[in-house]
Amino acid sequence: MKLFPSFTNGILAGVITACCAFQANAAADDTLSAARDMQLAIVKGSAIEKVLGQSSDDYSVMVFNGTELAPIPFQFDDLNDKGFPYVPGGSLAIEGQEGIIEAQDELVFMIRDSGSKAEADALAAVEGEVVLELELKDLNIQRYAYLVKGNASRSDVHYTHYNQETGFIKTDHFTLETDPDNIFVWADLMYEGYEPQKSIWDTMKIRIHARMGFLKTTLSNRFIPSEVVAVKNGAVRTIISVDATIALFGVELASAGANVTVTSQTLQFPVHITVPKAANILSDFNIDISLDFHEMDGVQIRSGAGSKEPLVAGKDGIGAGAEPKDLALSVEESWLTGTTQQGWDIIAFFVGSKNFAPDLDVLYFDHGRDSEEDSPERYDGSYPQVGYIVNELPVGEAIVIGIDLYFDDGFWADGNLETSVKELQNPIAVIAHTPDGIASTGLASNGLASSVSE
Ligand SMILES: [Ca+2]
Ligand SMILES: [Ca+2]
Repeated sequence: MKLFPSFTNGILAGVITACCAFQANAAADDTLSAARDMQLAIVKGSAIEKVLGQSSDDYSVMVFNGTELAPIPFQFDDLNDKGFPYVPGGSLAIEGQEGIIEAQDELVFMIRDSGSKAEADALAAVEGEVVLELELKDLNIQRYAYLVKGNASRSDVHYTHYNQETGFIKTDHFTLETDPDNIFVWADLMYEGYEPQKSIWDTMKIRIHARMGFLKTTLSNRFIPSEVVAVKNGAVRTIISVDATIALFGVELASAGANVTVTSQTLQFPVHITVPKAANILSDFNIDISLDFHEMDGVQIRSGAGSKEPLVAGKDGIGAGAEPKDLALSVEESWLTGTTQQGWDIIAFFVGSKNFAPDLDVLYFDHGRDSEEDSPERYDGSYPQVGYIVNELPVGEAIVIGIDLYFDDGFWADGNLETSVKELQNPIAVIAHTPDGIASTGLASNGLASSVSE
C-alpha cells in the first residue's frame, strides 16, 4: 500500500540534466574514495576573504578539463541565525545580508566535479578574471577548482530538486516520496543501482515520548504538523525550510522547525526546538527516530560504539554475528550503518547542538527476532527497523536534534567502512590561493594560502 501515488517510474532517466555527459573533471588523475566522491566541498566565506562584501552573483566556479576552464554546478548559500543554510522566505532569519558574501556564508560544489591544476595559459584565456584557486586537499587528494569573476557561462546540471506541490524529492541518485502536507511522512525511496522498482524502506518513524504524572503520551511524525514554508532548489543542494508544531499535554514546544537539506546522495534534517521551562512538568522526555527498512533480511549493521562484528538482520542472523545488545552509540561515535551488498549502503549520524550531549541508545526491531509489529506500516513487519533513541531532552534551552543520512554503493567495500565514516566526519579542507601566472589580470600572484576552510 502506498500513501500517495508513485511518480517513480523512469524518473531517474532524464530528470537531471546532462549528468552523464558531464566531463569537466576528466582531467583529475586520482581516484576518489566512496565518501569523497559523494561529498560536498564546503568553502566558508572566511576562507575566501578576497571576495568578502561582494555580491555572489558576479562569481562562478570553473575547473580545468585538460584544455580549458569549464563551469561546474555550484551555489552560494547565506546562513540563517541557527547556523544552517538560509532559504529566502523561510521561517528563520538570515545572518547578514542576502546575496553578499560574508565570513559565515558557504560556497559549495561536489568534490567529484573538481579537477587538476590549471595551466597558466588556460587561466589567462578564460573570459572574466580568475580570482582564486581553490585547492582541495587530504592525504589522498589534491584537486582544484577556480573562483571566477565576470564569466557568464554556467553548468546546466542540477543534482537535486524538491517539488513543493507533490512532495517529491529527486536527485541524480535517488527519489523519495514525501507527503506534500507533511515532509516528515516518507514513502518509497528508490535508489539507482539498487533493485529497480523496490523501495529501500517502508517509512521513517519519529516518536516523541513524555510523561506527566501518571499520564504517558507519544506523538508520532504523522501527528506533528510540518509545513514547508520555503524552498531553495540550488544546483548542488536543495534546502527546505519547515515549520513544525509540537505540543505535548497542551504544552507547545516553542519555535520548532527544521532545515531539510538534500544533496545528490544525502538527506539531512536538523530539527531545532526550544523546549519552554513550562515543559518541566514533563518527565521521561525522549525522542526516537528510526528507519523501517523493506525486505532487508541479510543486511549487515554496525554502530559507532558497538561491536566491530556486524549484526545480520533477520532470522538467519541469529547466532551468525553480533546481536542487537552489541549495538551501542556515543555522542562522538554516533554513526549507524548498514550494507545490502547489493548496491546500497547507508551511514547515518546523530547531529546535536553543542549545548547538549544526549544519552543515545540504538532502536532495533527485527521481524526475524520476534519484534512486535510497530505501526504505522506500509509494508508489514520490521525488516529491520533501526534508529536512534535520544534520552532526557533538556528543558528551557534551544537545541538542535538532527539526523544526517548518507547513501552510496561503496561505503563498506574493501574493508573501508571506518575510512568512509572518518571522511564523512571530516569534510575536505579547501585552501584558497591567488592563482599563479595570471599577471595580465593585474592580480598579485604570490600563491600564498589566504586561509583554510573547515
Ligand atoms: Ca550573506
Ligand atoms: Ca514495515
